[in-house]
Amino acid sequence: MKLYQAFAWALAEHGVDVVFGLMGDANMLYLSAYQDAGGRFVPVVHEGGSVGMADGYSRMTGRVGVASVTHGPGFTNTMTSLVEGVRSRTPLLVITGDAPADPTHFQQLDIAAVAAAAGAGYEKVYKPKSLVRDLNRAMQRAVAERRPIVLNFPIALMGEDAGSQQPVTRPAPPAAGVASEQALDGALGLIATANRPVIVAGRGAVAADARSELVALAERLGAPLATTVLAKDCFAGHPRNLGIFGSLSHGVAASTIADADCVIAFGASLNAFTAVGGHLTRGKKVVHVDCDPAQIGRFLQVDEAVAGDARLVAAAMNAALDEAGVRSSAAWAGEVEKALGARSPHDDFADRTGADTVDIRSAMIRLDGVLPSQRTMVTDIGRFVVGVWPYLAVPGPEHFTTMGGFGSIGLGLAGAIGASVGRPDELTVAAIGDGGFMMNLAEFSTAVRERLPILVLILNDGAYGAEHFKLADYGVDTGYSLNAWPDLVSLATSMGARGVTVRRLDELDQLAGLAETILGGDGPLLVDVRLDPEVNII
Ligand SMILES: Cc1ncc(C[n+]2csc(CCOP(=O)(O)OP(=O)(O)O)c2C)c(N)n1
Ligand SMILES: [Mg+2]
Repeated sequence: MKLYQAFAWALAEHGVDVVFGLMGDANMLYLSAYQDAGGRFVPVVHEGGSVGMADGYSRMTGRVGVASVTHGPGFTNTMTSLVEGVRSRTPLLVITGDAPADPTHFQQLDIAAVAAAAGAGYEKVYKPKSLVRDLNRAMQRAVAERRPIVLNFPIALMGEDAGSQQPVTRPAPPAAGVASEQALDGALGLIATANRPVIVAGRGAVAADARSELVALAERLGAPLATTVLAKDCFAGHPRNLGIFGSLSHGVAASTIADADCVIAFGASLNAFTAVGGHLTRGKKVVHVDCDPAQIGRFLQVDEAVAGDARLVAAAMNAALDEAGVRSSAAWAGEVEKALGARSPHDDFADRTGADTVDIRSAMIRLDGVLPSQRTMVTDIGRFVVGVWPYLAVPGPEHFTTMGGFGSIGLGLAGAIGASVGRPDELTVAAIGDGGFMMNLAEFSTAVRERLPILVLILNDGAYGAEHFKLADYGVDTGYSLNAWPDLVSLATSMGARGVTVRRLDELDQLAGLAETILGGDGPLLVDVRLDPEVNII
């Protein structure tokens, strides 16, 4: 067996059932062998898309996402997506390889240096007989370090004889950390004396499957429950669900948070978006629980640090509070429930729907009731997210992500394609601004070729909206942020998909039937939602 065949076999043995990538000299042989052996290869249009798709796939499946690109430019094309994977702590295997061993080869590149610049890990196949051992190590590191690992499989080795190899060993998940007694005692002392505690769950709490323990803790304390954006809708349906904690909190949540005297955060970094630069936690006691001690107090000073797995820590707190007979703050709980019970999502804004444009918030509230409730949502970033994240729900945080860890626009479509490949039976909603969509428009054709059930929702203000309102603040002509794009529905149609333009709220209702068509195997649908760039909702 040749080494490229052994590599294809080893990927399959690792349980890799899909590889996202683009062929070139460095990968075409093993990618062909991988497909011959029944593996699924999703060919992308640009290598950046391959890493973004592997990332979206990993976020929705919890598995290592795998991307394969050729040497030199194939790898440098992944750079922005690679940094996104690093910042979002996604376990990825990104396979590339040294160009032929010739110093004058024009695609020579220092792969290790590029990987290091991105913050990704680096591994290499050093010699033919270490192939599987090197692959095992790369996969294990991706899981243990929760980041992309770049694997350099030099093209010079491809045709070598594989000989006998070590067996494939699948990565073991990291053990859940138990907090120290001392840290727990400190936190419990604070929690037991709080009068108006709030519980905040972040992505770490979701990853640790801590939801039911956190709800139990909220029962014991009479505490309201909130989440970061990444743990969106973790507590949907709970009578004290505040929704998002942070700059995107609704009115009742914001006043509840202002009244709180203690914030108990689980697996949430308390970054600038969540704690609003420390503004939301000022004057309150803060208990910070995170499995990674390096994340605790990274963005703001906290009173009690508890390093440990969110579920295990919450369970230990529940047991200790039971034993100590700590009573819940019933009055606080009652007040919060009453305020939340009387609230409507329409309370927080005055609708600004125009003659031929919709208010994004009203549109999302309407769409919420139109689309099948079992759905996954992946978003790009831009001004539009302020109108999407709080108003369009998902069944739980496992059904949501945003490709915004590095603050790059344009990655949302690839993330949604990867998510949809990982979850083919569910509608995936890709919410993207017009600028972010145009940046990586070509990848829409990948969704068409793969016939993926994606509703690509373009929040189209014909502008770089995030810049539009900043220019206005500077007193500069906002016209400089406007873009005369081609007609998006015509673009979708030319790529073999369907598209509809929405200029009025009632035009959203047709999406109920169209969503069914998409789920029936019709491929993606582009929905061009027209917004007025002058309506600034930030
Ligand atoms: C790769 C990259 N280029 C530029 C920016 C700067 N930027 C931030 S938001 C934004 C506007 C994006 O426009 P659009 O996708 O239409 O979303 P909107 O803000 O209009 O809702 C831009 C250009 C960025 N974040 N990332
Ligand atoms: Mg825009």
